[in-house]
Amino acid sequence: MMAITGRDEKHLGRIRLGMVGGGQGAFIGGVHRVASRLDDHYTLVAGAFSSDPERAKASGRELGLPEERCYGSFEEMAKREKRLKDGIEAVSVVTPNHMHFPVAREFLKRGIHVICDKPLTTNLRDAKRLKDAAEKSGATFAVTYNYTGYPMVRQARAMVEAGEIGEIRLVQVEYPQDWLTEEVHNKQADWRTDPEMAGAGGCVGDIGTHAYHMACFVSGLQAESIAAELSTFVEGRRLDDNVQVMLRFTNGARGMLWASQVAVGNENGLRFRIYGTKGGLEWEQENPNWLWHAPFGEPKRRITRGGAGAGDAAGRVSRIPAGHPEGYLEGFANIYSEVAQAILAARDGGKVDAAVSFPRIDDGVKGVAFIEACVKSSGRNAGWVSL
Ligand code: SOE
Repeated sequence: MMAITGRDEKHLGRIRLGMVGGGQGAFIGGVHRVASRLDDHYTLVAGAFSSDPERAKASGRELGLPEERCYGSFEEMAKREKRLKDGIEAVSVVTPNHMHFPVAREFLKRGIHVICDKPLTTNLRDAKRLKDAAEKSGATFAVTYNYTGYPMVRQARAMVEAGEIGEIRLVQVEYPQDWLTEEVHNKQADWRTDPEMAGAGGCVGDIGTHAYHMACFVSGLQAESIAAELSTFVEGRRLDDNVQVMLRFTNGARGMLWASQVAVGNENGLRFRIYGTKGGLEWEQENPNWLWHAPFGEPKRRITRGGAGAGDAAGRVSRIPAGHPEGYLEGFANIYSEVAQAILAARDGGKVDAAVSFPRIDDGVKGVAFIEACVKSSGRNAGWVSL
C-alpha cells in the first residue's frame, strides 16, 4: 500500500488571513474558511464580508471576530490592516466575479498575498492588469481552481508527466450540472446569471473554466485554438447556460469540453478522459478517490487514493488511509495548504518545495482568455478562434 507522506510542511505560526465577501447566506465563503483551517496554516483575523456594511459587520461578529476587525468595506480593511502590527498577511477574495479585480488590486498594492475565486476577472483586460499588479507587488497570487487539488488528479498529472500514457492525442472534459434547468432566483443564481456581475460568460465562466483548467492541468498541454457554441436554453436568461467547445492543443492533440447548467440529473459531474499512444486515464469528481488507468492492450485498472499504484504526487496531498473517502473540502484545503507553503517561504525568505503546486495568476488569465475566446467564437457561428 502506498504511504501517505503528506507535504513536507512548514508550520511557522499561522498565516493571518482576511476575507472579502463570503458573509451571511454565501456558500463559497464557508468553504474557503474550512479549507483554510483544515491543515492549521491560517487563522481568520479580519473581514469585509459583504458589500452591505451592516451585513458585513454582522457576518464578522457571527464568526467571532473582534469588532474592530469587522470592516464595512474592503478599502477600509486594506488600509487599516496594512498599518496594524499584526495585520493580515493574505486575503481570500470570495465575492461575485465583478469585484475580484478591484478588491485583489487593493490588497496587492499593499503587498498582501491574494487567494482569489475563479474566474479571475470579468474581462481579459482586467486579468492582465491584475497580473501586472501581482508581479509588481511580489505577493503570492492563487486562483481557486479547487478541483486540481484532489489527490487522484495529481496522480493523473504525474502519470502523464512520467509518460505512462504516451503522447496525448485526446482530451475529453465535461462539467454538467442541472441547478439552472428552470428560471431560478436566489443569492447563488442571481449574480451568476447577470452579465454585469458574472462577466460575458455564464456557464462557460462559472464551470466551463474549471473544466478547461482541469484539461490543461492533467494533460500539461496548452490549447492553441477553440471553436465554441454557447447556448441559452432558459428563456429570458441573459447568459449562456450550456457550452460545447472543440479544442486544438499545441502538440496536435484534440479535445472536447462540455459544460452545462441544464443537464437534468447532473449535480457536479466534472470528469476527464484523456487518451495517449500508450494508454488512457479517466476520473470523475463525484467519485474522486478512484482513477482508472487503461494501459493499451491490458485490462483497465482502478488506482485508489492511498492504495496500490498511487504515488507520491497523490500521497503528499492525502491525509487519511485508503478506503476512507476524501473529497471536496479536502481537495479545496490542498490548494490552501499549497499556497501556505509559498506564503511561509516568502515570510522567512526560504525556498518553496518543487512539488508545491497551485493555480496561479497565469492560470487565472488563461481562464479568462478562454471565456472571451468562447464568447467570440460563438458570436462567429462557432468559428475557430486562437488563444
Ligand atoms: C455553482 O455553479 C458552483 O458553486 C460554482 O460557482 C463553483 O465554482 C463550483 O465549484 C460548484 O458550482
